Amino acid sequence: MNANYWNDQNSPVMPISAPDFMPLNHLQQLQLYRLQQLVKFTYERVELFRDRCKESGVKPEHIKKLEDISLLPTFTKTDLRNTYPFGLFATPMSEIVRFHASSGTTGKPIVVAYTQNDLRLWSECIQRALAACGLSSGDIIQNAYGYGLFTGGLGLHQGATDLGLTVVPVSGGNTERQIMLMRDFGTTAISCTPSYFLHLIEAAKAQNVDLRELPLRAGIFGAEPWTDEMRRHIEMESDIEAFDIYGLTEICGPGVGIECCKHEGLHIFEDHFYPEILDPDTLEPLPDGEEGELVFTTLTKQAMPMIRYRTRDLSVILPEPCSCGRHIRRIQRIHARTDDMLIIRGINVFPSQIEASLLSVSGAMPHYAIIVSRENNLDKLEVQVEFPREKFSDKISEIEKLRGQIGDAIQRTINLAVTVTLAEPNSLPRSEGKARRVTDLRNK
Ligand code: DLL
Repeated sequence: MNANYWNDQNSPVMPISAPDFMPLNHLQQLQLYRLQQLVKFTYERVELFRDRCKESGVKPEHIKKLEDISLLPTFTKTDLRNTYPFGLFATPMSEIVRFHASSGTTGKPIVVAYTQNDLRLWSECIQRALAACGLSSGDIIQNAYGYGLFTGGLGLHQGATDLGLTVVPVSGGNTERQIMLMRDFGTTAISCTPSYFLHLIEAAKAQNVDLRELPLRAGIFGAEPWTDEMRRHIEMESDIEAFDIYGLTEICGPGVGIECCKHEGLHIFEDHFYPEILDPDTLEPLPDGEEGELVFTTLTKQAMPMIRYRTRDLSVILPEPCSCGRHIRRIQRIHARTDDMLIIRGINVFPSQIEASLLSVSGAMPHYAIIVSRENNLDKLEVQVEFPREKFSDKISEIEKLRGQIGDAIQRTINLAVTVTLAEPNSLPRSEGKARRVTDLRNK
């Protein structure tokens, strides 16, 4: 590592070997020390950060306590796009050893960079995450996140390898082969999006493989929102324990946070990623326990540090300590983003509300699509849901009953009339990565 970069050598406290369990005051001292180093380093090296600080009249020496973080400017995806591709890098290219990128839905991709040290710290977070799920050497993890510019594949891969797990780097897709490998290799853990795992559950059934009889016992699911109702469906169908892993390209990739075996929120590796919750309209910090936009500061990243990066993900910092004994704080599972909220006839609707209510109906399938359109100047919400294969033989009245129950459940939650269309089994698109379930036809 270049000697000019900050490191922990002069920190009043040293990180300990089990950082998740660091005493709180120890953790906060370390966070403050790292924050001060980071701000100084980034101010010197990243023009946009320096300019924004000058606009707000803040200098690195103003950061005297952790709360002073709120003096610093915030950054968004637009800043990454406007400085595409390398404008936010803080180290020379000769020290950058990896790029990743995320295409997003519109416009230019965003590019992120890592030094050797950044990759080491990312791996540390993945190792802590997988260990929190009870995985250790001897486990065989089938990594079905996409390999390539997406952070899921290579990120999980490195951390799992360094923890001593046996990695099957299968990447996404090729579903029949996934099932074969799972069975032949005796895979004990799988990492992929929850929607892809749903697809694997069906594919296994089609191949007459009962996942419940395989050694598979844990799923590391993330990269997209999923509900507790979806978790119950997955766990029942496959007899595994499903863990929620969170992360985003701009901050490092997967491994910003993870559920522990208590499944009561996601622990954030906050000695590396300092979390804040801000009011998305006023940008005022909100106290722990209140819902708002999740904002992260990368306390240790060098190639491309992020300071107060607005994720657009909505969550809550849970103030109570977790009964697992970890001191690092938890956030509530991410059920929505500020930009995936649909406004239908003036009512705010999150896709996760629709998923949760439809899956609360016994017999409903987790394969669905949400279509919003406009007819005669009125917004129309349609939810297409596959009906279970077993229902094929049922009377029309039974199928109609299911349709009515789903419609009622959704309507009760979102307070809006909804048209439920039952689709034939296996007729809606399946995803190999992040699911796209919403089609908004109103602006087309
Ligand atoms: O999805 C990184 C990742 C890979 C996370 C593998 C977990 C597992 P991006 O493509 O940049 O990075 O997308 C980041 O995905 O801001 C959230 O909106 C969403 N997201 C990620 N994990 C979760 C999760 C990766 N567990 C964006 N629950 C984030 C809900 C999630 N949303």
